[in-house]
Amino acid sequence: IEAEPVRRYDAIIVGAGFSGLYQLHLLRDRLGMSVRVLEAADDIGGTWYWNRYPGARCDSESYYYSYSFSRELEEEWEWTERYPEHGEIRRYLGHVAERFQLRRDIQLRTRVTGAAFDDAANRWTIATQNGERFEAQFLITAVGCLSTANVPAIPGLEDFAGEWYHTGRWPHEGVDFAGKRVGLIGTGSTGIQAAPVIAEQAAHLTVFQRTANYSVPARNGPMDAEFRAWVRANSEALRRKARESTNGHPFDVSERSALDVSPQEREAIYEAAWERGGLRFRAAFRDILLDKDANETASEFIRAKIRSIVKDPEVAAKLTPTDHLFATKRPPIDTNYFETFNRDNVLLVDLKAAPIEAITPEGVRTRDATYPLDIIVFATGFDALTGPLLALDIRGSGGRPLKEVWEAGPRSYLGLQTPGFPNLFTITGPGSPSVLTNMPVAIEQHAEWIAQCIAHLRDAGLKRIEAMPEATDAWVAHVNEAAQATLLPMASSSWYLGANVPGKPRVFMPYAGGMARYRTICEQVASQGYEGFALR
Ligand code: NA7
Repeated sequence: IEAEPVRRYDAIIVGAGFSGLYQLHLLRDRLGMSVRVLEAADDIGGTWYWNRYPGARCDSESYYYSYSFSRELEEEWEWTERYPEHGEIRRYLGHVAERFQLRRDIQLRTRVTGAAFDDAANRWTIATQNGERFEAQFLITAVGCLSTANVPAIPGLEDFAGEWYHTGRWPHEGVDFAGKRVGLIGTGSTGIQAAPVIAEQAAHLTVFQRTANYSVPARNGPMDAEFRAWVRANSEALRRKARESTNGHPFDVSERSALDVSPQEREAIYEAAWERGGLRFRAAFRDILLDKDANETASEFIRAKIRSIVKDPEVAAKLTPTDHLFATKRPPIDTNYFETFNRDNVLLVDLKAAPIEAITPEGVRTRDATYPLDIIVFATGFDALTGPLLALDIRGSGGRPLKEVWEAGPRSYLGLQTPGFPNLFTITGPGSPSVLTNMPVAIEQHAEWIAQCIAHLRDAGLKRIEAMPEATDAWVAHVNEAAQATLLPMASSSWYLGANVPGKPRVFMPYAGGMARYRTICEQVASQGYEGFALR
């Protein structure tokens, strides 16, 4: 049997979501490179290809959860809702792919199973599940941060007589909940979006909660003509604001401390923020994520809201978070989440009081009861940030596996490169601010920086770029320092720390120093001849 021939490109991009599409456009259409995108799924869309569970929609608003690089693109696309649903985002990405003729360089149904760096040639060899082989000078991972589903290893799952699904691998034909007893495990952003929708469709819903969560109403609604006109008129300013902000959202963070106002004034400010809804609730005061006492005022405001919405005081008490502060874990936003627990067909099970022991053929068994179920939905999150990268089985200089290099936790320079892995770039990897920001803003910055760097190498006749160990140590230290300056590391069950995956090293992975600061640092590094990188 003849081995498959190796196909050669200037760059291979892994993944065809927001990141991969834009990186392809930049490298192919602006730099004139030969590029192939390898995508495991049978269509483009990334996160939005996989996450089709009931209620799945973006927590950023549509008019800025989108690309900003093309004015024409922005002008011709009309969003229907403030918070776009998964299907609408897929249609948007499909439109982008058509408009910039991206599909012809995207190879679907192609899962990358290995990548190895050839030190002599300064090139990557990439292997796929189908047995194909590719070779390229540059390898760019655009695999997302929340794409490796975390299905907990609960004994007995294989014997469950009903159906079960993970929200991040949702069947495209949908799931019929009518007349069914459904169990939902997990109350992160996903579980909080899904619960109200499932409760309306199913005969009965049992929500299994391990950690009670804060949530703020999204206040979704149609993009009415007036609002649309306002977005159009202000679009340039909104985009600029998003780019220059700490978190990629085009809204102002208050300059006031929550502790500098009277209790009455504070209450009024929180009330207005609650009414306006969404992730910008955090921006009500400047120190909500910086000062424990300031945060406590926001946390307590939300706890009081939970108590006022949920009619049964015992259920309300279980739903009230006491073990972590608001927004130290990624804060969910919702449509009728707490209200859902007032329904007759919804039951809350507190796993802190009685943990799940097993799944039986009939349903879920906790320490003190068995809950008969027809369908189990796992909204149990992802092996965030490192999971999708390690799944690629990347081997750098001398054949060293990334898995080994990152054994004690991920280490990167600017979240873009790791020493020992020349010519490999990661978009939205650990050490980058991406998961703490409105994602497309971080993605555009990363992809543009990478394209500019590659253009620089080419123009200078260089073959290879590699992060230096000292610069990486300094960046890791800076990432830690930035996290420690906030309250974020305090939430011990957060996926930012890898805490949701048993056995994962506890390292605070995202860069919490803010998008604006990150952008400036990246620009400085580039303008100083790629300081901290070895170029050859
Ligand atoms: P998250 O935010 O990681 O939430 C997962 C939820 O599942 C959370 O409530 C977990 O409880 C719970 N969980 C995880 N494992 C178990 C087990 N073994 N038993 C019971 N409960 C469990 O994932 P999401 O999908 O909701 O959101 C991911 C991101 O997507 C989100 O942050 C946004 O950025 C978009 P825990 O809190 O760990 O006690």
